[in-house]
Amino acid sequence: LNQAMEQSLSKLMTKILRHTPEQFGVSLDPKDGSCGIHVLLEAIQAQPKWAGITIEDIEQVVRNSEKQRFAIEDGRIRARYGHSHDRVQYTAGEPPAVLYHGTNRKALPSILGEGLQPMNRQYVHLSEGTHFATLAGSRRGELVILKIDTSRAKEAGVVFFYAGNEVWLADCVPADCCSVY
Ligand code: HQG
Repeated sequence: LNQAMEQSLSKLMTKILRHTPEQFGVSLDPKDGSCGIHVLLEAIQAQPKWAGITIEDIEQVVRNSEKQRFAIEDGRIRARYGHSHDRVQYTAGEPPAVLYHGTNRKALPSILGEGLQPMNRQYVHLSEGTHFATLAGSRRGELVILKIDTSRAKEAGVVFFYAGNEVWLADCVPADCCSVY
């Protein structure tokens, strides 16, 4: 796969594994959001554009994702994060004292007013380092990185979930736990 194809296949994989598996005849394990890698392969091959795709192509996408979007384990594949509402169950965990969230300048007044909301996803996405936050926040305009005080958030009742590879998820984060980094 060349880079453009790889990106396009990655988008299709996130669509199936995060948002609309039903549309592709795939059912995801309600716990971890996984499906058999061959199930995913067949669903993708059913798309005219992707009839010739192989397991190796899927593995290439998984391997080359800088954010490690996907995980393959025991013949099953899942998106590690990014799901639409009510798709996956994560186990609550103990986050580091500080987490980061990357956003854009235009969203800032609203975030500092009502806090971080999951918007169209199941959870708000946070990270232990600023690199992941930078990649996330740079997608829609001028990057702003927010620093999250997790002890304060926990006092306010926020539960944190670990998605692996430095990514943390939360239902929402009150505004008084967020400051511009
Ligand atoms: C913002 C991508 C106004 C929030 C990324 C973000 C990440 C608010 C946007 C992952 C708000 C939602 C997730 C509020 C939050 N008012 N705006 N109260 N609360 N927002 O895409 O975190 O490439 O759903 O700051 O890189 O940007 O797909 O979340 O800008 O890792 O693998 O509302 O998805 O990864 O946008 O991105 P998103 P996100 P992938």
